[in-house]
Amino acid sequence: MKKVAVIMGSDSDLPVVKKCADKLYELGIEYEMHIMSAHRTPDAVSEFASRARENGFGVIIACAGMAAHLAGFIAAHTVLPVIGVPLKSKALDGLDALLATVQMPSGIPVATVAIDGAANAAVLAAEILALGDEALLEKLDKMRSDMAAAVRRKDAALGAEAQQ
Ligand code: RP5
Repeated sequence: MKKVAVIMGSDSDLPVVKKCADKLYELGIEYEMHIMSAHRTPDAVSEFASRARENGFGVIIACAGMAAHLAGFIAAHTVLPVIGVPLKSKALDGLDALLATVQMPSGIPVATVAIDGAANAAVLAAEILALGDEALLEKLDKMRSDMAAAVRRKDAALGAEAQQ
């Protein structure tokens, strides 16, 4: 199976980005995590993104806050699917990063998840890789049915509580 790259703009992003890594691990997907910045280390980002395909990656997840150009900058260098995770910052609560990540020009898409939606970025990456991997598809199906079962259990518990 191809690997997933998880790139974040700063080490200060790690507490949120960790949720992405945890989900990829849970799904048994090989990944690499790096700190690289579209603004502070642009050469490193373009080098990594340009070589990502030949280096065995199938999807790139890019997480950044504030003027979040990381995902778009990566997408400019590769035709691999890029998933953007806009991160919350103090000044504008993540709206700055959301708009900077999602508003890509025609022809260079970034699939943007919710603000701080790091775990969903991992699930979406898994869904992309699962197109060519039956075992991963089954893991995703099971994850969905476990989720539904948990909701049903909570509903039953609530009903039981209401009757007391
Ligand atoms: C962005 O700027 C990073 O992704 C981070 O969310 C934000 C702030 O970075 P630091 O100043 O904390 O390194 O590029």
